[in-house]
Amino acid sequence: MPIEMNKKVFVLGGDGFCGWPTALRLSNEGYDVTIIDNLSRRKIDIDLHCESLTPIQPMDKRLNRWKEITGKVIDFQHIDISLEYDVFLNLILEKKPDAIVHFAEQRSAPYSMKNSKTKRYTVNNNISVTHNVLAAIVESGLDIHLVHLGTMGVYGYGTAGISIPEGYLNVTIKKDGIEADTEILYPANPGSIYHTTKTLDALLFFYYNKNDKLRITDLHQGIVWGTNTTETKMHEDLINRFDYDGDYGTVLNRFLMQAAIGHPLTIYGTGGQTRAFIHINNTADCISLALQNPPSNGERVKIFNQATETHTLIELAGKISKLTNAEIQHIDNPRVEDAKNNLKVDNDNFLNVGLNCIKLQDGLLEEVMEVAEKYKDRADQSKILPTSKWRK
Ligand code: NAD
Ligand code: USQ
Repeated sequence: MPIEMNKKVFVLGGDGFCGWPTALRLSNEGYDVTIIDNLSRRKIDIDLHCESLTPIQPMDKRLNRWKEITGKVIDFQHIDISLEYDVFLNLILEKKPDAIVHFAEQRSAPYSMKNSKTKRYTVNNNISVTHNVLAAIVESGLDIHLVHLGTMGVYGYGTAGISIPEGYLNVTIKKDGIEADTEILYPANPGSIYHTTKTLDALLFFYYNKNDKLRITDLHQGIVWGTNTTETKMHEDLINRFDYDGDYGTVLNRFLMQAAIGHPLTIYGTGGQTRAFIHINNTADCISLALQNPPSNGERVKIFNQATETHTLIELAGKISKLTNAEIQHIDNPRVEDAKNNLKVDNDNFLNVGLNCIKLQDGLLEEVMEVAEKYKDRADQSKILPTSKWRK
């Protein structure tokens, strides 16, 4: 639906797994889209001697094909937002975007925990990108809505029995004989250096919203699964990336790929960990909804939980094993995490603005396995087991 015709939006990190399908979705809806990316994710693939299971095309080929099919033009700017502040600011001043969607961070927890070099890179890159974006919006003097992709992992995954609220928590403080009701940001409890950068991002948003009155939406997204969206299915050249390796592959897509190639499903530890999930098509839906429902001037940071369901890993592996007869293999957990947790997540903010939840269903699971099956000759099985450990 062309709701926001001619509105200009920057998609930072628009070459990545979530950013690419979102850029196409927004372009399809009538936004004037500019992708900004330094292609660092493609370079990390080269460093790790690994690549997306699906053959992703160079950016110019992706965009030419999109234009040929839809007649829509997406601009691409190769900028490292953590290092090229002035170039980024000038682009904002030139194009005057109405909104910026920020996906441009190093997003793998295992990669962030590999060694001191990847820890430092993750912190330097992620915090600099986020801060440069905020500082540039202020310096531009423009009223730009910033939509950021955060993570469910900012909350930790334990809930003391309550359902995790959307960002804020009402508490009663009792001290010095005084009892006071107040509202706080839900206490941060990150589980990796990567997740820690997202908790630091949240504080930067809090500050810039308070001081400069920036309009910001922070989306605390669960684990994304699936590969194609309505738009990426339009042509093979538009295919989305599919990470399956021990660093960048996320759990459900890994299980589906493993089932498709006849590899045992790799459960870390007990499999009693509960996590929140969302399908990639719903990721694009949520960004579109967030753009259509911006905070008003003076409103605090809007925080949405971007997840549609929660599952334990053993339950997911069991479901896939039942569908495919795949074996299940328990591996010593390379991470430091609870063996078991309960997780309930509020997502009323998205439901209230019309999100149509795509839940785990056999047909969609099979669709991902079909993609994996199709490209299984590209898989390097030596990259499947985890190599990054939280403690050496
Ligand atoms: P991705 O690594 O596939 O994409 C990130 C993109 O950002 C890449 O194309 C990369 O080249 C670009 N980038 C990184 N640093 C940059 C810089 N300094 N300048 C310009 N571009 C830069 O990751 P993704 O899976 O698409 O995740 C996107 C966002 O969503 C991340 O912020 C991530 O934390 C968040 N998220 C992802 C998931 C998931 O399951 N994939 C879940 C929750 C939240
Ligand atoms: N796990 C397995 N087997 C595997 C891979 C993972 O059992 O083969 C387990 C992990 O131990 C962990 C859980 O599955 O308990 C999730 O791991 P993951 O790699 O799928 O997800 P995570 O590291 O949390 O990171 C991913 C994205 C990240 C995003 C986050 C959302 O890479 O960018 O922020 O999901 S969330 O988990 O909700 O914080």
